[in-house]
Amino acid sequence: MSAQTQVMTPQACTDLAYAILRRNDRGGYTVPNHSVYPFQWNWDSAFVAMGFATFDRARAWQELETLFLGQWPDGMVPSIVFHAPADHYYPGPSAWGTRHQPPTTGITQPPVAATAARMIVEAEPDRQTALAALSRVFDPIFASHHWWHTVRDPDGSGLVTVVHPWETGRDNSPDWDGPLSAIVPTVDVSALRKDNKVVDPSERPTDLFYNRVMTLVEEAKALHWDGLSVARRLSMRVCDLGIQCILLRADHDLLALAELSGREAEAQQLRDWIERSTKAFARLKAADGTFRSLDLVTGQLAPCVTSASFLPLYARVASPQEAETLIALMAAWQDDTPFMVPSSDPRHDSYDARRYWRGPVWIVVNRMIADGLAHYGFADTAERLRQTSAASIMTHGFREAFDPRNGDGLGGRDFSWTAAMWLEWAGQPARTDTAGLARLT
Ligand code: 9WN
Repeated sequence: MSAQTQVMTPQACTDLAYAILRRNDRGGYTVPNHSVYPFQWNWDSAFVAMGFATFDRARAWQELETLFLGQWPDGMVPSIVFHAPADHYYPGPSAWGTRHQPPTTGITQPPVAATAARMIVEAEPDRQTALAALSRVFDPIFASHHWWHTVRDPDGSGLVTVVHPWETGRDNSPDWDGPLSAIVPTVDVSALRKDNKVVDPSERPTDLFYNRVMTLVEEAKALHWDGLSVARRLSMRVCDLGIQCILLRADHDLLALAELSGREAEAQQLRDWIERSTKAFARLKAADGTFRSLDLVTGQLAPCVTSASFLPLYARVASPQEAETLIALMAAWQDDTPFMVPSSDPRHDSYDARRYWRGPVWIVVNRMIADGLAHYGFADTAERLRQTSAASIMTHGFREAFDPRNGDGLGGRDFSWTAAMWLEWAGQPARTDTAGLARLT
């Protein structure tokens, strides 16, 4: 059990959520957590911006603007922007060998920025103010979508390529066991790791995982981080169901913003991308009716359902029948993992309730799943998810992740995106969906 034993009141959680965001604010950007992750992370910041949007829209926009200071000339938004030095994270700037200023990694993360921008716009009562702020980030966000749909889909297949487990944000999911098994490590970085000194090593990825993923970094360095070469030649090339869904949802949100601000050329381009990726989802469907990640090297679908399998609801790409299949699956998991949604199938051999992305629950993923459930008419299930998420936080604090069997806290403490999701969703009984720019159009 985690140390915290006293259950916090909702008001105490809200106060603490504000305090955590303030404490993790480094002046324009927010670190995910002060002891484990001392830089700006891509999708963390997009979720944090959603949290800021509930009480400080200027600060919410600023979070996105500082993230885009790391954007590469080809449009890629890196997974980490190293705005200021800190020596307690590995791999830091020198391990990546990239040339950007400020220093960045050479890989990306799930593209949540457009969805965050849409939420901030929706939160702004004044249309002119919203449009003025949006105009500062629209082009960089559009450039990042262009990068995904071209550099990371060089053949125009509608499925985007991911070349590193850290890009997926679901780092050591069983989805990547097959693709990673083919990689023979050429480096041993076990002595350089810092994560497993500050977090219980049994909850973190293994040394073998780190050696393999840093071997991928060495491969990309040898290609001088050239975008197309990396997309075509790295040993790991997968279509991550999580990213495929998050990108499609973000395309829809960016399309709404393009229409709102009269950007017709960009809107048409987004409609084309949306049509292409929507069609491509057929290639991700397994025989049991669920969607999976796809290994683009071997052509094999991932062996088990993960929390990403529920994200077609968030992307609005599931049919009503596919949505029913997912609801039935959740009901089947409920007894073993009442604190839903585990990051991986609790009935599969690869499941591990407390180890990173192989079982634990992430509140940001729950937020996306609940949004999808509400959209498909499963408001009760969405509300249950909100309640178990809130209960885990109230009992165990703003942890990085939670044990799906009992809600126990795991990983780092005082997490920014958990605090942001409390303010935007888990602590807010009335707020279930993000739909609708109608008020502003
Ligand atoms: C590598 C910051 C990040 C999240 C990821 C999560 C974890 C990093 C790590 O922490 O990844 O990017 O060192 O384990 O898996 O989703 O963005 O919170």
